[in-house]
Amino acid sequence: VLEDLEMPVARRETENLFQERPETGNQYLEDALLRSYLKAHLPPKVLEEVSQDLERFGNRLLTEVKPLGWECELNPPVFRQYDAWGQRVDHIITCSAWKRMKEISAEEGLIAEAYERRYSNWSRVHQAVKLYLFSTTSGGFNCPLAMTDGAAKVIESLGTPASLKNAFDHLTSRDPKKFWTSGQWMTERRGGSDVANGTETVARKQPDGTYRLYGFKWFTSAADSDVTLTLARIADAEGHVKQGSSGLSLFFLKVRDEDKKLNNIRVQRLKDKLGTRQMATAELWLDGAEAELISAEGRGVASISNMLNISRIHNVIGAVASMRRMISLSREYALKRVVFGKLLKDHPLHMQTIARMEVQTRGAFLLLMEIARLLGLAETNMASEQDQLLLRLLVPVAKLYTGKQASATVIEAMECFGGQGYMEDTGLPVIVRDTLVLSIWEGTTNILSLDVLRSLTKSQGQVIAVFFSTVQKKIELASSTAELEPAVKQMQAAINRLTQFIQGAGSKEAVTMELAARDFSYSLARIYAGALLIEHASRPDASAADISAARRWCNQELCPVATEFKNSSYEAEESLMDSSLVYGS
Ligand code: UCC
Ligand code: FAD
Repeated sequence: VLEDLEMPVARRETENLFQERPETGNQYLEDALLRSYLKAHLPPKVLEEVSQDLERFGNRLLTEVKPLGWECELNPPVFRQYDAWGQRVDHIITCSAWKRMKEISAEEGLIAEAYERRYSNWSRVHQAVKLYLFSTTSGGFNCPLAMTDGAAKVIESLGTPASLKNAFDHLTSRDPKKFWTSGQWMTERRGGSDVANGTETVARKQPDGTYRLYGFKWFTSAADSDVTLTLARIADAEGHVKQGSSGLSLFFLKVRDEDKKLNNIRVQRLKDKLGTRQMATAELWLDGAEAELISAEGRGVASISNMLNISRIHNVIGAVASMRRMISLSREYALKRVVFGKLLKDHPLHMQTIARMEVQTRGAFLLLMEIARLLGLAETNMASEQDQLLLRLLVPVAKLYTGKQASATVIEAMECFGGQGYMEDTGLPVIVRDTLVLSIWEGTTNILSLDVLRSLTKSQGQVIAVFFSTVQKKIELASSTAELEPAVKQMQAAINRLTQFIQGAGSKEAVTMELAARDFSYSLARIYAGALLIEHASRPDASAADISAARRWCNQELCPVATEFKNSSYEAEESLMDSSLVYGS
């Protein structure tokens, strides 16, 4: 105080002239779209209980979880390979805040909620919303949770065999002392997309029926996890293995034994990553790791796809959460930051910038809720065959689309803070870095576009018929709302263009669909999200913002695949030109 008084006025003013920090409150209470979605869909009794839980959780996130998340960022995991006496120890040391996140995840039932099903088909929505609120303050703990949920799902899909019952109980426990997390080890040195050709790990059967795994896993996230699922090729009596996808089987293993000793696993090093630095991603040698075969032999990929589909949904949760968080901070900042003599919020061009992000985020959020809703129906035997087909299609569509949206949105939002947005200790670059991985892991954009085609082929085209009829139903409901008329018209035109594309593409060579896969998937995402926005905006208590979001969304190019098809972009000649453009003539 004394020093303050003695300081010359000019210096005192400069030193106190800070730009104000954007402060956000309870994320649940501040999220109007989330609350209106829950109000529109949940049965009243469920809504009452879920809202209370979310409000309480929102406060816990603010007071307890957020500081822990920041601590995780400041204290990333450290790898110690040898002890002081030259003994190989391979310790991955995580901070106390990271360990606390695990306990909080159990206490909050972030996995348990989905498997207890106390709200029947709505439990998945409840869980998804809690994870969405948790995501950006979780200090990267959303990653192990994604894989843990995936592992529990695989075990449940296998009918929870007796040998895995204990693991299932741990993975879905609310008891912090009992709760386990899982890894998902699929990527090897030869590749992460092409798992069928990339997997070299061999499984040797032991006399007691268990297996020992030998191989090298190139990316293993949350390497401090308790258990994992992984793929390997079973060697026959002569030591031969079958190549390709049908040579892969799925295994469950515990990473450490009761004494915390690694299960014949050696850690080569931790990855030096652009983001998700709070979480340890390791390179691991499996040198006879004890494992249990949990799929039919040769059905590894099909069995682990249950895990993939769940962790891809978590990826969507992460994408929407990042967008929402950056927008919340941007709009708060705009209430405080003065430039050119007025607050940022009073500069129309700046408001337009944030509003555009808001429209994108709304579309992505409704896609996420739709998937959680369908998953909830499927898990409580309430889903029709059509619902199940739609879910299979929408998971890759939403993962690939929201991953890209989120990357673009967080970068745009970073700019909303000017130079401050680029400053490490604001925490904003952390969100940006952690978001950029969302389009890479859990299947890249192209790989997921091809998965969209796989879902079409597998259903012999049925899924696309369901897609069209669902979209049609949703927009028909809105026909009575005059303000939504232009949006409905644009949607109708997009549906017609997509239909024409499908008919046109059907008569061309197979290469066409492969080249069109990404644009096709984007078209499905935009059209479906458009229908959801229209549906949400046609509620009797819809706000002007709901209607505007639907209209603005539908104003964008809804069906890029039709335009590119018309431009002959998917013809063989154009494909050759792509190569020439990339490599020169
Ligand atoms: O990156 C990873 C973890 C990161 C950390 C966690 C973050 C979580 C988010 C955090 C929140 C912020 S783990 C690694 C992820 N890796 C991938 O995603 C792999 C990407 N590659 C693919 O997805 C490929 O498409 C493959 C591996 C699935 C292709 O394998 P195949 O064997 O060549 O494909 P096939 O032969 O077409 O498929 C084999 C079987 C078929 O079934 P059947 O035999 O009955 O006809 C397919 O229909 O598997 C079935 N299948 C699926 N079924 C394949 N994919 C799926 C699917 N998605 N859903 C259902
Ligand atoms: P590649 O397959 O070599 O892909 C390179 C490029 O080629 C991509 O742009 C891709 O879209 C494109 N491409 C590939 N095939 C095709 C095709 N047929 N047509 C068109 N384009 C194609 N993996 C795990 O198993 N477990 C983990 O825990 C894990 N954690 C990770 C954590 C981080 C931070 C990161 C970055 C990755 C992690 N991964 C993990 C690996 C991740 O899943 C893979 O990196 C990802 O699936 C891509 O595989 P790849 O790296 O081999 O890329």
